[in-house]
Amino acid sequence: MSRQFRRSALIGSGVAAALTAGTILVACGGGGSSSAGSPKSELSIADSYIPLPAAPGGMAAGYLTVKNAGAGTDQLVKVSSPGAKSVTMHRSNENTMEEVDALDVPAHGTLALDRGGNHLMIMDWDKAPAVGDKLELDLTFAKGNTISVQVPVKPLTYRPGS
Ligand SMILES: [Cu+2]
Repeated sequence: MSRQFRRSALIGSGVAAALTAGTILVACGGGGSSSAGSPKSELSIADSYIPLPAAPGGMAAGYLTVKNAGAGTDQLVKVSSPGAKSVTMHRSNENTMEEVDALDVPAHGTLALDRGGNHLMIMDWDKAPAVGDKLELDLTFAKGNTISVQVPVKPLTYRPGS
């Protein structure tokens, strides 16, 4: 509940900032037609996998790479799954991690969720995962794109490319 509230509070402040920016434009007497909106992102997902949880049916990490071929930045703002009740985004620093509401996707760049870094945490699976299973993850981005990926469950020690 409080997370929801915080998110809408953030959206509210974003709107306020946009209004302020618009006011400044008018004050400057630009006069020209408001040109195209902010540049678009062009997103794709690669290298997604879930290492088999150490405890059967327990908490799992999720890894993937978001590639952005567009000139606009974006943000991963929500991840959910029809097969697990809880999917959260975590940022890692040294030996600690914290849950975050959004992860940045740079323009012409990548957002990497990988071992030792940012990651997803997946809990409350409907059915205990096994190697070879796939879990659908639905990724929602700030600019309105939603991308669904079928993420394979891999052995605990798997690494992409191996
Ligand atoms: Cu975590």
